[in-house]
This record gives sequence, structure tokens and C-alpha cells, in this order.
Amino acid sequence: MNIKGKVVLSMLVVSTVLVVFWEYVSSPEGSFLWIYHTKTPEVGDSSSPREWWLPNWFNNRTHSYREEALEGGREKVRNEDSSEELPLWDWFSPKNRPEVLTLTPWKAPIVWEGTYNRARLEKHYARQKITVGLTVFAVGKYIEHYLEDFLDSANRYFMVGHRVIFYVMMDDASRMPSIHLSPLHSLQVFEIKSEKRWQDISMMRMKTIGDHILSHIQHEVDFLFCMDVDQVFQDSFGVETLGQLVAQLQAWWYKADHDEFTYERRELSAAYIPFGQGDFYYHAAIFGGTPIHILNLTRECFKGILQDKRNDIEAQWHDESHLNKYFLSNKPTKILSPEYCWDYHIGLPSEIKNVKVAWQTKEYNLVRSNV
Ligand code: UD2
Repeated sequence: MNIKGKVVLSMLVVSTVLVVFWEYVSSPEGSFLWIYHTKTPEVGDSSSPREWWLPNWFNNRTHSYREEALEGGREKVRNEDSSEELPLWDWFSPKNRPEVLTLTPWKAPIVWEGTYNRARLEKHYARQKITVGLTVFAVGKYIEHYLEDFLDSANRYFMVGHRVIFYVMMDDASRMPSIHLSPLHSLQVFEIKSEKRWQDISMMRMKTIGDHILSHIQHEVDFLFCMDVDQVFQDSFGVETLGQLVAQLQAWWYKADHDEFTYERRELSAAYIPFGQGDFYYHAAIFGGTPIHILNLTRECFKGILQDKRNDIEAQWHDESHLNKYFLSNKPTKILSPEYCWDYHIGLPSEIKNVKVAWQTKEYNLVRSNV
């Protein structure tokens, strides 16, 4: 090799070393970029409930999206910081609703009609170009009875003006009603196994939601809501509802005394809450947050459900009892007033100014296979 060749070769070697070194120091964990291109982790076999939870994923509560990206090799990292919240007092005016409770003891907002400045929030979230997911389950007769109304109304009122992905979980995808979606909305349908008892259908949602967050939802959305199908949207369910961990006040219990709440009171159950404890009675028909928070929530609730199965006990209100237990030690960062999930059978008290979602009439004898 002549002198010129040697010079070119050594320049190549030096520049390669420099590039590799730069990649190493500039990646947050000091890892090489190629790790991002490894295979996406697979979700565990869902056939055995006990083996489902992947211990490596769940042992560490602070498992970050960056770590997942390193393990999973994604190109786009949906970091918690990517969905930064506007400071509370920039959008929240509790003074407008002095007759109701608008702040929790841990200073989380309770969102009532009139307390939020939606225009400001819209501006904030439009800049972030957020995508919001919504999971809904329709198994057995719930498909024909409720799904079309739910999706049609969600298409009209849920996060209008933002990208939305509806995740529809059903036991028979061929019975999916035809829904006309707005341009920013899309829909993904997944077939799931039915369970013999409606109680198990309801509880297994925790496992299925966790599975789907891990395998794809975490890459697709900034926020995720999970809702019952037997309800309809009646007015805007907008960006004022977004937060890291969002809980819904149950319409029948928001004025009740703590000790009246229908928490699980048997010590043997993982959902047990003793008298004298608890903040609010939360409704399992609507909960939401960032994917990482919902992943943790579903994981913990399903762990409790499995523990109860092993101990041959079933919590009084099934997944809802476990959800209430979860929120006792993991305080919601935002709470939605009962206006966001109202039952007209209660009537319409003066503090319910604007119903966003209304319960459908419960027709258990028509829709449930076991009662
Ligand atoms: C309450 C809670 C619900 C859950 C349940 C557990 C309300 C409005 N909701 O609901 O969140 O905690 O209690 O006891 O109070 N599903 C099917 N097919 C079935 C059964 C259930 O698709 O055969 C799905 C469907 O999305 C339904 C959800 O599971 O909306 C909850 O079941 P439910 O609405 O029958 O239970 P419900 O009304 O007692």
C-alpha cells in the first residue's frame, strides 16, 4: 500500500472510532445505538394466568420507557416527558365551582364542568401532537346491544381534533358494526377469548389491556383510556381529562360517607380496604392515564385477581374492587367528576351541569350469559 492509501486507511479507522465513541457517550445509558434494532419483546403466553406476568418487566416499578426502548429496539421512544402537563393553575379554576369538592387532600384536581380552560389545554396538547387510545370490550351479547352506540358517540365526542385510536376487543370480530370514523380517528379490532362467567369477562380485561399495552399500545399513544361499553358519549370528553393517572368518581357514591363505600371488606381478598380508609369510590367504567401508568395499574389489579382466585375468593365488585384498592396506594393525579359518567336513574342534581358520558340502562338479564 502506498503512503496515500495508508493515510486514507488510518483516517477511516480514526473516524470510525470517533463515530462509535460519540454514539456511546451520547446515548443516555451509554449503550450503543444498535440495541434499538433488536427484536421487540414478546408478551408472555396468555393461556396460563399464573405464568402471564413477565417478572422481568414488572419487578421494577420504575421501569422506564427508555429502558423498554433499549430492550425492544423501537425507533420512537414515547417518554413520559413527551406528554408534559400544563401547570395546574394555567388551566384549572376551582373557584368557579365552590359548591363541589374540586381538590383532593393530595392536591389533585377534580375536574367539574366550568373548572377548566379547554382552549388553553387544546393549544398545549395540539403543540405536542398527541395520540389518545381508548380500549373497549364487547363480548357475547354486549356486541349487538351496546358497541355501535358506544363507538358512534365516541367518534363524535372523544378527543375531537386529536388523533385517536379505538382498540376494540371482542370475541367475534365478524360481528363488528360498521362505524364511520372521522379522519383523525382509527380503529383496531382484536379477537379475544370469551370466559364462561361475566365476572371473569370483566376481570380479564385487566390482563388483556396489559398485554396490548406491552405489545403495541405503548408505541402508539401518549394517553390511554379504558371504558365499559354499556355507556354513550353525550358531550365533549376532551383534553381536560388527560393526565398520568386518571380516575372516575362513581355517580352513586360521590356524596356518600367513606364507610358506606362498597369497597371489599373481607380481609382475605387482595382488594380488602378496612373501614376508616379510602378516599373516594372510583368507577371501573372509566379510567385512564399514560400507558406506563395503566400498565402498572392493570398488572397490580390482575395480580390481586389471581391471588383471590388462588384463595377461592372473589371481590364484591370484581375488577372495580381491585381498582379501588390500587388507587388507595397509587393516588390518581386527576379525578373526573360524575358528570363524566352519569347515571340518569339518579335524576339530575344541580351540580351535574354537563353530562359527557351516560350509562345505558343495565339489562343484565338480556346481555349476560350467567347472572
Ligand atoms: C360494573 C362496572 C364495571 C365493572 C363491573 C364489575 C358500571 C357501569 N361498571 O359494571 O366497570 O367493574 O361492575 O362487577 O357500574 N363485558 C362484556 N361481556 C360480558 C360482560 C362484560 O363485554 O358478558 C364487558 C363490557 O365492556 C362491560 C364490562 O365488561 O361494559 C363490565 O361489565 P358490566 O357492564 O356488565 O358490569 P356492570 O354493569 O355491573
